[in-house]
Amino acid sequence: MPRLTITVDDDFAAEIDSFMSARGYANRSEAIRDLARSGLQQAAVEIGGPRPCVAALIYIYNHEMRDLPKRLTRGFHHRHDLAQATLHMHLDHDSCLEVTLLKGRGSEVQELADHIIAERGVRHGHVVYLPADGAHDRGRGESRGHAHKHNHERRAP
Ligand code: NI
Repeated sequence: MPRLTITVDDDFAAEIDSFMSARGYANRSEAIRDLARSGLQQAAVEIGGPRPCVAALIYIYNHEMRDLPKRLTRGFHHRHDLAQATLHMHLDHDSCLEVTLLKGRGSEVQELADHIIAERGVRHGHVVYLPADGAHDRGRGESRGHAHKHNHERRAP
């Protein structure tokens, strides 16, 4: 296994250590490997423009804020080809938490996600991208849409 040496400042090292203890990592290499892997996976999808992807967009907003619920709904209806479903949770008196699942070309999904996150009054916007190509490559039953295997494989490091 190749050995990489990286230099970080004290604050960043402390942040990594607290991440490690929160997640129960035994050593830094393992923690940094997992963080880098997930960063690379995100970057691969985001950069992969025309490649199909699915994404989970999560965000919090104040439902009392003028026009905001309407603007969000309008944004998703405008791209109803990408926005597949939304889960809504009444987080507290004023705040709603939503998770919207998106599916489509990486570039278009990213554009919509960025647009929603940038809406005034949307807080803690975060999006997780997963590649969607190859899901139908293997297995039998090409004629049936859902006859594929669900592989939870990891990319080789
Ligand atoms: Ni609500």
